[in-house]
Amino acid sequence: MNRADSTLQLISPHGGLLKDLYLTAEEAAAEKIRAQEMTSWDLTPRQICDIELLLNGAFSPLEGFLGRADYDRCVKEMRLADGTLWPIPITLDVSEAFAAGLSEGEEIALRDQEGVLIATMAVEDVWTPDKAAEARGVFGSEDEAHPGVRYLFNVAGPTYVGGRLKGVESPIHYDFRHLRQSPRELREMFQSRGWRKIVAFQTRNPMHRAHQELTFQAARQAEANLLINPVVGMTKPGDVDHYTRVRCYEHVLKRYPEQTTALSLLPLAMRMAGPREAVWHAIIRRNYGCTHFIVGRDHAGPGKDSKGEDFYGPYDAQDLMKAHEDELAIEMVPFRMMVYVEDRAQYVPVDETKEDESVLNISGTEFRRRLQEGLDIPDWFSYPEVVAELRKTHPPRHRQGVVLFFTGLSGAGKSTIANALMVKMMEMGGRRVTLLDGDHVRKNLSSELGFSREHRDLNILRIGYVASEIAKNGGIAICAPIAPYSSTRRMVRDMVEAVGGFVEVHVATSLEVCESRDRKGLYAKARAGVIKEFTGISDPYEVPENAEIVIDTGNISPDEAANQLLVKLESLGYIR
Ligand code: PPS
Repeated sequence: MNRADSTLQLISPHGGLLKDLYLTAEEAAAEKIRAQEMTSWDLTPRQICDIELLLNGAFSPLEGFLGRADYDRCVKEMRLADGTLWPIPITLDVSEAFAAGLSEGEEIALRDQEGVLIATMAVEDVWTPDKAAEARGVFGSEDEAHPGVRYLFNVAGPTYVGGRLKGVESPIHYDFRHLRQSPRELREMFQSRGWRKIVAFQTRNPMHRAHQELTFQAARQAEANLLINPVVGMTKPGDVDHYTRVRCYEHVLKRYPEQTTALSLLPLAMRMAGPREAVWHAIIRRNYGCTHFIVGRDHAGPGKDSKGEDFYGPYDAQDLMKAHEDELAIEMVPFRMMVYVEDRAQYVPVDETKEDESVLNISGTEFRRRLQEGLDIPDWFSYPEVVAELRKTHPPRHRQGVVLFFTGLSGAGKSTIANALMVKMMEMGGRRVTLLDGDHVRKNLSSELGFSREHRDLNILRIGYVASEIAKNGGIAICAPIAPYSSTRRMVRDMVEAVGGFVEVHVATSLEVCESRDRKGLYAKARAGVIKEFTGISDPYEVPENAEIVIDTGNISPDEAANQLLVKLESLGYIR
């Protein structure tokens, strides 16, 4: 059976051509047998998101992971090799070792993390991308403060493999099944409900009154029905988890007039690429059969760069959408920021308020602070049922999980202070504390590892993984490894901040002091060349730039250091 025959092409009144890459049930059964002979690649969580949207046609007109010619033009010009507008490179990144074993034309089996066969791919291209050029082209920056850049440089594999896909089975989801529709299912639903115009609303945040008001007005303005279409794949590290958000959206849905609005979840892995991402989001919504798409201020914005500046201008996304409106086949509804006018007891677009009117607004940061500290959240800002839902998963900080991540040279005093802190917390009671000391972890979790960069990174990521599990369940994890590399510490921070608090403690005792103490005699051995790759002597230590706390044990005792930390933790709200 050739690929073209197995590609179902649907024409919808609005969505255009839909490329569904799934084989028929019979073909899929045969493909599963063929795949037993193929080399397998276990898809990463992001690749699972990408492949689901490739296979179900949400990424039409793509027919697989990008090959080299499509990739090159996409990075440089936002287009595929044939000139079609396509802003984000959808690539299959793999390890060098895996790529080395591949030959052109070979078919590979793509499996989920449990080994279930999702698709097969005929390898067309294998290449080593210029990631710096990709970062500049797609994100407009090489700054690792950008989550998309950080992922590209630190998580994505070094080699890309491109080729067409044959879909065998959709990635499995056990949660919110009633809210997960494919492009074909949504198009059919719109058709059966008689919805001709549909405006889609993209979000990765909980929705409050302002969002409800804005989307309602956008739908009225476009004389369209409304699709609330939140992203539940991968969003920005630190976002509210999708389980909580979806329960909130279900509450908000009830606030719209009946039959006007639908909720459907999008398993997209966002890149936070701002303007390019907005164009991508619009193409995806067109594929789902929508006719209009709301683009707000700072759409898919990645936050601030390492100098504290915005990566993109607040309306760059709207401008890029406008520049390509003829090609997009979906209309933009520009987002007007809504504010609450107290005297009118109404939400109004900010540009329609009068000078003497008292305008209320709570920023995202202020909202999170109120949530974390258990403070009042007024009814004009959100719905009580939404706030109650958020409070369930976001208890005040003194009941949240937190990771205290110590970093510093060998002999800096990390373990001593970490121990003192743990004991003092146990004495205070009320919180569960786990200590993951560098030496202990190396005896248990990481006993086979040495001190190369690769092994150190593995060690730190293991610690980060265990610590984030502890924090996720409301505990306190105190970690005390050397953790010499900033990018690895950053990855741990991202992992933990997705589920709880993260406090980096730099034990900044100088090399001179550590070496003069030389409690374990390791510095002498390192100087003599007996121990290789010794941090500070023959291996690097990248000094943290943004640690929450810096302690130099050269001038204070462990007891004083532990007390200093307790005071800081109290002021941050983690203990009381
Ligand atoms: S890392 O880099 O974070 O993975 O290191 P870590 O797991 O904290 O392990 C550091 C402890 O191992 C001992 N040791 C060395 N440290 C640094 N470099 C080399 N080559 C090395 N070889 C052994 C050392 O005792 C460290 O313990 P601490 O408690 O930090 O002194």
